[in-house]
Amino acid sequence: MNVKFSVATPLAAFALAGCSLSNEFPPYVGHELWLRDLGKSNVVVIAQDSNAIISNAITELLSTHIVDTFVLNVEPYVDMHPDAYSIDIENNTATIISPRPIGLLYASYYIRTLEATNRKLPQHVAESPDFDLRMLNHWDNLDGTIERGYAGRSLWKWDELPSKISPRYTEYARACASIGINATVLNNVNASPQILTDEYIEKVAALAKVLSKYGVRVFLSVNFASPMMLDSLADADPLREEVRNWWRRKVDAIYSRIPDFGGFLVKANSEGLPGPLDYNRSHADGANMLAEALQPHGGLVLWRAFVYSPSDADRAKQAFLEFTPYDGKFADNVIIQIKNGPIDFQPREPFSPLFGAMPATHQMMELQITQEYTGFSNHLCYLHPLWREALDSDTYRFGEGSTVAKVTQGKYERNRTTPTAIAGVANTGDTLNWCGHPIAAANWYAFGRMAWNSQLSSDSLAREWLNLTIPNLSVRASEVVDSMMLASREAVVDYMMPLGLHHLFAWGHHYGPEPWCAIEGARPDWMPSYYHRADSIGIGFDRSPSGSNACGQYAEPLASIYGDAKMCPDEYLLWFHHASWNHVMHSGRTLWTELCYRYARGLETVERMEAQWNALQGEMCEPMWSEVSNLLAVQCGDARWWHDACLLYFRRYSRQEIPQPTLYSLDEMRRFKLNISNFECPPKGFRPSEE
Ligand code: GCW
Repeated sequence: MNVKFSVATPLAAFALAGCSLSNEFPPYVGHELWLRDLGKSNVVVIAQDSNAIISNAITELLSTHIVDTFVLNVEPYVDMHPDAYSIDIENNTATIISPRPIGLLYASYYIRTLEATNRKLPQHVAESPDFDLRMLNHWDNLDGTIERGYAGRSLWKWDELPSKISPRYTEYARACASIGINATVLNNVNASPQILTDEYIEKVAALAKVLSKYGVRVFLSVNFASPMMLDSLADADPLREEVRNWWRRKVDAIYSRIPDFGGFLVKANSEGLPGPLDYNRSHADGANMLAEALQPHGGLVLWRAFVYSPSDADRAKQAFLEFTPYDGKFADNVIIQIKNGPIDFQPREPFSPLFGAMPATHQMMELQITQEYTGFSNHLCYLHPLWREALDSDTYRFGEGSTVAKVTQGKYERNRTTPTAIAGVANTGDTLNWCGHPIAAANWYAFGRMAWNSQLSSDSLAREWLNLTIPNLSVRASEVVDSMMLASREAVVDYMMPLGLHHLFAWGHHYGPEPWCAIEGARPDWMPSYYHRADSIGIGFDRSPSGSNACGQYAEPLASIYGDAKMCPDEYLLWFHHASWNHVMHSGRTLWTELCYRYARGLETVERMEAQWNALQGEMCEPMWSEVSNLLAVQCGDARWWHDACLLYFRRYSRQEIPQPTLYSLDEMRRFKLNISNFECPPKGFRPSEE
């Protein structure tokens, strides 16, 4: 029987973040994220079925005015992706069809977005996700701290669970669902075994129940030595029956409490954590043991490839060396989770050569939404351009055009039934506006939208987020903020680590520059000098055939291009080469001059961003404007710090003067635009009138 709804269920009352109401600028309420209240409408919603997810879809639709009536149909046998939906309009009635309730909920957010941005609903819409699992990874510890988190403490109040359920869990789930995120790993990959105790499984179950109402499945990070730490087993050898039984029993216990549990994320034999290699077993042995326990329940193992040991000559090579020999040896419900670059979430890295190099193994990409290496939540750094670059990287493993996106979307695997996936390390915390920097929420937003549609441009997502988040921003102001967002990532690369430099960060906190840092007794591959190798001859890590030959881990023609300093793109030169200070760059400048230019360009871009933003005073609600303005002042100071610290330090080796920041010529600007996609914000001195 059809059920009609015409009165909106009130949405949760969200706390306001200090903006006063004004007609001209409705408040920027950071807490509402991109889901600001749209009020109620008189629309009629007719639904065949009812469950928690469908009633959430109805609630969302009851605040839209786009048509008179919605008809929601779940059609389990329709030939569509399980999360897909279609919308067709006839006579002011929109019929939404999906194989599962969750598709109806996703459709409701699609419609809500159109409503909030004053756009019309097309006659026919068909939407289907590019990745099956669109996943957040929280690096949240059980004591409430967050590893590399810059927005307060953990959202999960473990002390209060399972009896007290914070309203924020629902808000979080709703925000995730609104951008298509359907899976979350609740705890840090540096996992405490405690998460697998009965007490914590009960807490996780309570959370999972809330999240499931928005179609978000829960996964957990597990510590490989849990059987030893929780139940005093003599070891955690994955081939030993007692250990295998322990995991089977544990997995059964989890599923008895959380029937839609997703599976385990595992960091093993990395940064001191236990793993199968401790018992002379392989990554495949370890992953397959867990996979076997999860398989009867439909669970997955996401096994991370982020591994390295101090003994290795080149850290960038290790994951490839450690994993490729096991291609085809991993169980079907195992996915290898690989960071976008071979080292560690630097502002720019070439893509990891592992992508596509294991044709008989499922792979997924891990990206970082939290800004561990891109200025925490102090710096404006819109990360979608970085992610686009990673997704669009051509691996050449299956011929030209076999991009990382296509590889991880399973396009080269025949008869694949295992879900495809993409993960982002979350930037959320319990701070009122969720992500710290008011514009950092754009990264959470863009990640989810990209995981659903990997083709969307950085520009369109930035505009979408802006229109949803800052109401009544004038077209001109919104263009300014959009251009700032688009320029921001390249600016961070420029003022921190241009031309392929990487890991120049201060020991431990990964915020400021310390290219000189050398700590006695510390791991060499945690020291900046290990990466930049500056000397009187030049700078950069020689990964060419005459060096570590990491470039040889890429398929042709990349191996040859990266391996030859003349052909290597400037962006990656110092990643792959120890180039002489007078090496002639593609710009025609020497390496030293180019390095100085890039640092100056980064600084100039941020200074211009600050001026642009400050000119927007009065164009939006004051608290948001002043918060971002203050943060941009911090960012300018930090960019100056990076610029000065790095250039003054490297000058000791180059023994050349730092050229005064010279203005770019129009020709140079054109070249930069060609070389650097998304660099749309020209430095000081560029006068558009010259065009
Ligand atoms: O980037 C490094 C971080 C660690 C992190 C590790 C990982 C969770 O500095 O804090 O640990 O990567 O990804 O495992």
